[in-house]
Amino acid sequence: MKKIQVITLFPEMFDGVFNSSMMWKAQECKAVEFRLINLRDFGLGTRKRVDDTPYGGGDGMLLMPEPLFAAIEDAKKFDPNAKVALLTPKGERWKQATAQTWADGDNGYIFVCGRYEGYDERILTLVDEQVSVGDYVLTGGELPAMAVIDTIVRLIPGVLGGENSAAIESFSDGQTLEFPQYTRPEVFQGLEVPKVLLSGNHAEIAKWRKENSLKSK
Ligand code: 4GX
Repeated sequence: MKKIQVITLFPEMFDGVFNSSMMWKAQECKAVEFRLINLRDFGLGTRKRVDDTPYGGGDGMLLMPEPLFAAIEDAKKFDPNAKVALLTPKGERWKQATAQTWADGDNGYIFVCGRYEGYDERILTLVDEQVSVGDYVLTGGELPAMAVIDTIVRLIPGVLGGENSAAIESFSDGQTLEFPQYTRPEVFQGLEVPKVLLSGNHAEIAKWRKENSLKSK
């Protein structure tokens, strides 16, 4: 069973995502175990402080090293072989092929979700992977972590069933199977389903789909 832990100041953001559809099923069938760690629990002093101003001046606040180190230590106690993944716009762009690698491996993952303007750089001594979901800046690492975790969990054997595996493999190879698709009715608001798809001619359908697939970027 793969252990996925998340260190965050907003654990409640994950409730809906972890308790719905595929992610719920993945826990029920014991493919994955989620553990949410509230960074606030490791804050300093009676105010449970987790952020501070940057040395050298500048706008905004940074996550302090002590609470993050303590939270990661707690996560490692629970899963000693886990890899630590930091969500940051400076990270390596998340890809389907990486999701496959992380789903296939035996180790768990600890996702560190930052807030504010960033982290004390010394946190990187504990980080194995820096991951970005794209070249834009979100308010925190939580939404990126949810996206990344979703891509991993659905690839763990037994979670989705075999039916989609071919399509997923094809995507990992860098060629999508994103041909246009239609369901009933045959005509909707005057818009017709391409005749070839109704023909029952599997060779012709395969050819049409290939010609109409998006090419990878
Ligand atoms: N892909 N964010 C991290 C805090 C932060 C700010 C500055 C480092 C430098 C993001 C992304 C992302 C928002 C997560 C800012 N960390 N994460 N957070 N794009 O935008 O992964």
